[in-house]
Amino acid sequence: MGETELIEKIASILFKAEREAFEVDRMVDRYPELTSDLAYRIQNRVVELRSQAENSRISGRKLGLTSVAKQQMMGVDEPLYGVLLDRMLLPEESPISLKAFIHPKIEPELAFVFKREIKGPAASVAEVLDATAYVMPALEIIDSRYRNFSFTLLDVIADNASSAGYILGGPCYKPERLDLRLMGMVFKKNGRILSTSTGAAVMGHPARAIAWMANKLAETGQSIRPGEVVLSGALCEATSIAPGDEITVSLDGLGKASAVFTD
Ligand code: 0L1
Ligand code: MG
Repeated sequence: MGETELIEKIASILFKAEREAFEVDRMVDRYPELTSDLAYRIQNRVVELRSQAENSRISGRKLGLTSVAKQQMMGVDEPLYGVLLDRMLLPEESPISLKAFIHPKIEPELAFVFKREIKGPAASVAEVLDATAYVMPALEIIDSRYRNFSFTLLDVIADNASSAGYILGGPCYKPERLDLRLMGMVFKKNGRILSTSTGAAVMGHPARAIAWMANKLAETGQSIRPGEVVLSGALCEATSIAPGDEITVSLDGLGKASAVFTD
């Protein structure tokens, strides 16, 4: 099979799985010719199909596998990125229906919004902080289209890094007076603490993850654009969600983001 045909084939399987909320088997077993470059091209095509179908636009990007623990679990030594669409932004104020998801999980994140473009290949933590308009607490819903969340790095890149939804909290702060490494985090489900962590759980500094992504994007002539939202990568492990659950992340010195789920 030629590259174009392969991209189209896998992208349409993943797009349909997401639209109709069903699980599929991982792709690497059926298509051993997959490479990282092809997987990111499939991701682009999946995003294109979804944005056409929903009439949605790219609102930003997200990082995943930013913690050493998650990288070791997957046997990789670098993170991955995916694309956020504006239709993935979900409300804090009203219950979120779980009908459209397959087996959703939720995780606490730090969201960055940029006032300037960040272009690799030599983006640094300092440049990311300087280009940041503000940061805010966020939650990300991940919903792998693969059976039992079982995949390799190439599979999950093609599946747009399991992206499914995001919730932005507040307030918004400029990052100047915050130490994002030492910023404490409390993640709660139904009032019970699930995990505590600090910003340093994300590659030593959340802005380091963003710099990594800017440098990776430069390999294909892309950049982080002004106005885009970027989710840094989770500060701890994701938890599964069910109707009735109320999830909150509190970030020290920043504020909180919360979400309530219904069937
Ligand atoms: O946002 C994330 O960290 C998810 C990355 C993909 C891996 C997963 O679905 O657990
Ligand atoms: Mg995430």
